[in-house]
Amino acid sequence: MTFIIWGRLNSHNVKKVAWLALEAGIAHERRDIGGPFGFTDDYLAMNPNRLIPTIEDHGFVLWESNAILRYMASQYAGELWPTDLQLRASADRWMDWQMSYADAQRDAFVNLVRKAPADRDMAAVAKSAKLAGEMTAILDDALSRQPWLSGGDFGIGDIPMGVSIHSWFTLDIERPERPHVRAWYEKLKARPAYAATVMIPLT
Ligand SMILES: N[C@@H](CCC(=O)N[C@@H](CS)C(=O)NCC(=O)O)C(=O)O
Repeated sequence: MTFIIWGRLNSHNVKKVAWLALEAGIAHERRDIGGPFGFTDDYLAMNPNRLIPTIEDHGFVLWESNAILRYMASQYAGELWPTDLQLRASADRWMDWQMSYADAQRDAFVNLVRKAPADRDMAAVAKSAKLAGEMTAILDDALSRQPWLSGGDFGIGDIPMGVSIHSWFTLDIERPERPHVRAWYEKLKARPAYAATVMIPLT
């Protein structure tokens, strides 16, 4: 196999890459590493950040999930990455915005998913859920005016937030009603590649 995705699948950032590989029909092998699987010296030689994901495409090594998405779409799925620069930048903005969103949602996710009930900081969960819920108002407004974060069609601009929003809807937290975000999530759930790679147990 010449295209390898390195990383355990229950990682938000690995899900992004695995989802795009399926959407684009890229033949690949995914290898578990990180989290409970730990790291090998060979992996750390490719990615010294001690983070996942990393890809190897015929010997070309790349890390940073959003950079990987842009590379994969440019190389294998141009239809998912518009060439019009303003359309592209508008989609790209949501990929960067997701990193701020992930910061907001992190404490809720880490406490509720990765920690035992006795070890959870529920005040941090509430604060994080409130912040993430507030940010989804911005997403809801955008999705009231366009069907996808990438514009008129699905594209890689939808992928990072598509991964995060599954956690938002799945975590046991209070959520404000966001009808346009919910409608977009329903459309994502109907995509077989999303169901196979993103809608897996959070743990
Ligand atoms: N900016 C990096 C962040 C990568 C990252 O934080 N990955 C997490 C998983 S989502 C990780 O590697 N955690 C350590 C581990 O799983 O061992 C990217 O987008 O690829």
